[in-house]
Amino acid sequence: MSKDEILRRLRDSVVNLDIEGVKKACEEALANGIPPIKALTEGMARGMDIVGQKYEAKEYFLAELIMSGEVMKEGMKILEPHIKEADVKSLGRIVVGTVKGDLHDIGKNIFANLLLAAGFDVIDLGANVPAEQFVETVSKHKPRILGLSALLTITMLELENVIKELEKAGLRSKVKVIVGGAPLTEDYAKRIGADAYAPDAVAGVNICKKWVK
Ligand code: B1M
Repeated sequence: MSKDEILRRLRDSVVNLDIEGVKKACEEALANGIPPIKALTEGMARGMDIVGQKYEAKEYFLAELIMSGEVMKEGMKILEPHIKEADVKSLGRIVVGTVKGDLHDIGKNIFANLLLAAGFDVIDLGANVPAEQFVETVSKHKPRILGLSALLTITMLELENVIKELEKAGLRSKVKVIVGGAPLTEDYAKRIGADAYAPDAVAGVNICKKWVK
């Protein structure tokens, strides 16, 4: 089977909510030398985009959204150990998380995995993280970068709140802030005082690498 065919299978397994199919396609991707990051971003993540379109078109409903998240996570369980195997030096510490009110963590997890693969020391606070927890973690662990993810139009507002809380705690000038997530724009990131906006996880990691070099 060609590499393109395997990537298509990864995509379609997510769209068809097929856990066994995605596991098999992930194994095939690894066996055929497809880099795990590519399997994630050019395979499974493409499937998630289609799931989102189907949800908007009312072909899929909440149950399918939940299931697609599970399918993607099962695939990531297979790919993740191969991403972390990368033998690289630490580029410094970075704290990441999805903001309060937002349970979407798949994109943030991809970003965190790519950061690990690039050699960052990653503290992942998970999803639905209150501003106070971001502030406490920055204060305690003194990361060079804070990465905030938001997937809902409504939780975009929370990004600004986290930045304001960092300012209040006197920490804003000590940490670079990068924001990402489907509803965000470069313009919005500037308006709320973030240092950078990443349209996707790969671009995000490249920005972080530039900052620490
Ligand atoms: Co929800 N959801 N969801 N959902 N969901 C979206 C986001 C939505 C666009 C679907 C739609 O209507 N088309 C829509 C948001 C509309 C809006 O506000 N604009 C939506 C909705 C409405 C909801 C609920 C409100 C549904 C409901 O309850 N009625 C609800 C909200 C729950 C909550 O958070 N409080 C909800 C729930 C869920 C599930 C929990 C069921 C599940 C999430 C499971 C999980 O994450 N563990 C889910 C899913 C799966 C989706 C879709 C289908 C897929 C999201 C995803 O994982 N994409 C999504 C539609 C879509 O986005 N196509 C949708 C794949 C992922 C790789 O992409 O997260 O964009 P993404 O990440 C990218 C980049 O954005 C970037 O890098 C990643 C890879 O390149 N990136 C960063 C992300 N964060 C970054 C941070 C960075 C750098 C880059 O630096 C810090």
